[in-house]
Amino acid sequence: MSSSPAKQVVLVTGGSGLVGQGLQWVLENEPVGSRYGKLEGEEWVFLSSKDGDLKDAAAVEAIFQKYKPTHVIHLAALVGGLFRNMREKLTFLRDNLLINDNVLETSHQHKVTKLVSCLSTCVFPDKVEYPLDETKVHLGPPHQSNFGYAHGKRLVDVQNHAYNDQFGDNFTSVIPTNIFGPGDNYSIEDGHVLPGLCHKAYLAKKNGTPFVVWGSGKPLRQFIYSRDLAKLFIWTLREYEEIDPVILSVGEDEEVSIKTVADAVVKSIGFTGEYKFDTSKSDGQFRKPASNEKLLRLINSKGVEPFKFTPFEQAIDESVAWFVENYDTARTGVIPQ
Ligand code: NAP
Ligand code: GFB
Repeated sequence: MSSSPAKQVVLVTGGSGLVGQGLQWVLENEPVGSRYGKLEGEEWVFLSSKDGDLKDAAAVEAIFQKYKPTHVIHLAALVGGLFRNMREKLTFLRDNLLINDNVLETSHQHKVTKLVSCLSTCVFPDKVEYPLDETKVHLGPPHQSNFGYAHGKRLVDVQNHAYNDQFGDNFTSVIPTNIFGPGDNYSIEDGHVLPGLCHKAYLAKKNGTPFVVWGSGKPLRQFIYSRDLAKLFIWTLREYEEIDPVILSVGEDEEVSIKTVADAVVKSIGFTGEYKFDTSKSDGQFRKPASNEKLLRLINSKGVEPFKFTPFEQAIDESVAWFVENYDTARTGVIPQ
């Protein structure tokens, strides 16, 4: 007699955000039972802040009592682009420390089998030999522009090791580079560069006004599409076996300049008007190239089809199309009149 697989409940904190929506999309679109698809006996719960404020320990406990997760993907965070990080360093530090401590401790108390938390390449030291890799997280202070958020995130790796050393908990983390995709935060003041530029190009086209890129356009970034990242999260949850973090990124040879991103967004939106740079605005960190050598070595190791990233321009076109189609309901930071 064949026994049915044990029931697994995967709780996704921050399930309504950019990365959470990417996960939902992949689970809905990959074949059931495939490497990145839903498995038999597996239930996914996607949380938003409406389910409770994760800064509040009692709210987190109530969520865990309600859903009884066996696995947790921890995405929830106070998230912002360079300019919001520069303005609100203490809030980014405190909110993220509280959210992370509550989610990790409650996962420990509830004997969660595996927890995967989400860091960011800003956790790395500002001054360190490139490329960034998983061994370099704690080798020096992060860039001053976002040290609040960076230290808050970096401590998750410290906690993961402490929970594992003292209690044997299977808590790990991933380090994605800059992410973009459908359902992003398109706020111009608070969001990241790619959704911010989409919003600016959309308004410039609609209103016949200039398109303004902040900074010099020269800094370099590695971008990962949220739907590719979602597959890598599912791989991490099911197949990655270390407590140390793993970088989830395209190759270090795939850095692009902010100007290249702006050109691609303008082309995808179909804006042909005046285009300029406001060099009074910060460039932030010039570059932070991260190696995906560990990821590719592990994910491609089992004689399976090598992992394929979506081509950058295709991913931009899909993201821009989503934004244009969903402008009225997207997170634009604009309060409807
Ligand atoms: P996002 O779109 O801003 O989503 C944030 C999510 O967290 C939302 O679901 C939000 O809920 C939830 N949340 C925020 N504060 C909360 C609170 N106090 N209590 C409960 N839920 C709360 O962010 P994202 O871009 O998907 O980021 C996901 C993860 O990736 C984060 O850990 C972030 O640090 C990391 N990351 C992001 C980037 C990037 O470029 N976006 C790059 C590297 C790493 P509501 O929807 O209800 O507000
Ligand atoms: O995505 P972004 O805000 O974050 O990109 P970071 C900032 C870069 O894009 C800077 C330029 O070089 C900006 O000068 N830029 C040009 C713009 N136009 C715009 C615009 O309209 N909006 C924005 N936001 N930037 C964040 C960190 O750094 O990256 C976070 O602050 C986090 O902590 C995140 O790690 C992934 O890559 O500079």
